Amino acid sequence: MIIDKAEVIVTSPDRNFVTLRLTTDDGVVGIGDATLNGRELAVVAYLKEHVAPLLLGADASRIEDMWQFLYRGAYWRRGPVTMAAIAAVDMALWDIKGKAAGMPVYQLLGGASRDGLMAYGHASGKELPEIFDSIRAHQEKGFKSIRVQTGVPGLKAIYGIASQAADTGDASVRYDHEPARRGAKPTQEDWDTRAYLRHIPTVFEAVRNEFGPELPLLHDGHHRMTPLQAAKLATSLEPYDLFWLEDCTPAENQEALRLVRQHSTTPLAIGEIFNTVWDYKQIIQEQLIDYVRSAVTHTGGISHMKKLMDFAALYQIKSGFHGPTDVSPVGMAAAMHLGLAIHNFGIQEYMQHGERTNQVFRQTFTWGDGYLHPGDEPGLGVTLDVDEAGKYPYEQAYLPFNRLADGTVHDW
Ligand code: KDG
Ligand code: MG
Repeated sequence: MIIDKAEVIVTSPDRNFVTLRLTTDDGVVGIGDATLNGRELAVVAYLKEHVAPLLLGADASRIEDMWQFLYRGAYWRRGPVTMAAIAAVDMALWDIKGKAAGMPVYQLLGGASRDGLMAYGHASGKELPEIFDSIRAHQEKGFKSIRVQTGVPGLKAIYGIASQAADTGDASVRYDHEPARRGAKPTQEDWDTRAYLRHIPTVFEAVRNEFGPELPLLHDGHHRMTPLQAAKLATSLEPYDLFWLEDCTPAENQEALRLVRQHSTTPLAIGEIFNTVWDYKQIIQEQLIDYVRSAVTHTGGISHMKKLMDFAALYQIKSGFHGPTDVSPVGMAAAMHLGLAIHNFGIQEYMQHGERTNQVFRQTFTWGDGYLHPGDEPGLGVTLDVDEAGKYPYEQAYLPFNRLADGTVHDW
């Protein structure tokens, strides 16, 4: 099982995706996701210029050794570009190993620890009636856990509110950036933390009154608060019994979470911009979070994420793997196989890719009654249709950013 072809394929059906495709001398093909939203071509260059030449002639069966070689051998460690590139190699090698063994990857990771993966969807709206409709639409699609994002009076546009996008089709399932907003420059949105903090508890109170105490509800703060504001938010949401509050402060400032913890028992989820187990060391050891939010795609792949989750398990911390549509179906499949196998699975984010994306990436996972399952095809269970991918060349697209009323750039 010698790697004799390494191709980097960029396609943009609904948004940009970067896929590494490895072929062995005995004809086994493995694919891995290397998509880094808004910075895709940096990973393409890293893979093409610095990784692919090293893979040719290597033994495809030595997954751990390859991981260590790419991580330690480069001298420069960590960071989203490096870790997405390593993740793609790691996923592709697990895919190859599964196909060679005739087993789905979750079987190679120890087998299933559960029958399916509880998944949450994204409901949103500018005002309550829209939010209620969006929650109901998600329930009709089978979601049993729901993230709720809301407009804020006085603010024109906030990331994560589907109905604000001019180009959305079905507002119930489409995100404000699915399909991605293309353009040479990111769009600017506005923000006011005090207005948000005043408004958000009223929304969760209304949602609880309408949908009752059982429905697991989640909310994403998108890194927008200071530690004190985050503590206030977590406290004010406590009566509504959230499944989690995500990214309540910018994640770089880890000790900030101590203040939030001292004030509130609202469960916290952090980590979609973290890339390694070392980024999590303090917040896991001090038990400052309850859920690990990283994507397998941005955290060095299945091998490294497994280590991170085993470390988290010592502290009763569970997974809440990042699953937005900018993680490709290959990255989603990797998350599903790992989530099925580990004991400390918590919940899986599931945003649902568009039809064009599903034509490019043929998938075998199943979804029903609130649960995902990666399927039982050998490997990851995803096939990249290269002809279909070729129909959609790369298009520049960015996440939006926001400014305060006085023009200051703000975290989001
Ligand atoms: O690329 C960034 C997006 O995936 C991210 O903003 C989505 O916050 C997000 C989430 O929770 O899915
Ligand atoms: Mg998030």
